[in-house]
Amino acid sequence: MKNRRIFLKSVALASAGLAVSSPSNVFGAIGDEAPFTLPNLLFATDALEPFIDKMTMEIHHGKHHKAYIDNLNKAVLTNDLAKGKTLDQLFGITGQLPPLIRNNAGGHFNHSLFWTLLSPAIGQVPGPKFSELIAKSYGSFDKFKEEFAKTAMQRFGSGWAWAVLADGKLSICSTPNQDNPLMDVADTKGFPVLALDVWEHAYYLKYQNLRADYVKSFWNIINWETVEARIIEHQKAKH
Ligand code: MN3
Repeated sequence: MKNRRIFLKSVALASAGLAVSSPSNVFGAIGDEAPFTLPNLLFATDALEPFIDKMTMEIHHGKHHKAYIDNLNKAVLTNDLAKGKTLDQLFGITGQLPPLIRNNAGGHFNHSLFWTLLSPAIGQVPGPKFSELIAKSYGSFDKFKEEFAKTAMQRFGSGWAWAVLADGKLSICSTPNQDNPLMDVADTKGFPVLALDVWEHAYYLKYQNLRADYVKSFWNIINWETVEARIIEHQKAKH
């Protein structure tokens, strides 16, 4: 039984594209009563200072993300369609799910991914795979940054900005609320390789209404190793 659980966990991780750099406990076993658990951060809550402050990280991870998980675990128990499914399976039928499950399943996945995409600012640069993809689709890294920032700024209210891979091409999109490009309901579908949370709870304590400053600071704390690993993982899965 234990082995089966471990196996199911790794299947769930691989299919949701989080296997590369996540601790093994992000998703629970199918059939567990409370299958989803809060992943540990891979860095200290003050490690992203001065770009993201300690208190924002503590509340964002320990309160907001945890609440999505707690609400999701409760909600799936009373929904026959959602019960026992992995996040990946839920994203395949999001259009048939109640908003409570859609929002909290998205919230859990999006934040689990987001934490792995952040890293203390120590001069990381984009890897060769990512650089090749942006050269093809955007010409230069500066142009990509400009387009990504524009998309993040144009998301009205709460949501996310994404860079996704689809048909071997990189593109930029955004989603409202806690939707993501893996969901059947997404306008632009694809495999997310970069994500930015533009909900006010992600930046308001430090940046208040200045979302543009928060978006600008993001470039200092991207874990490009994770981005590169996700591209390689996705390209492997396609061949
Ligand atoms: Mn958030």
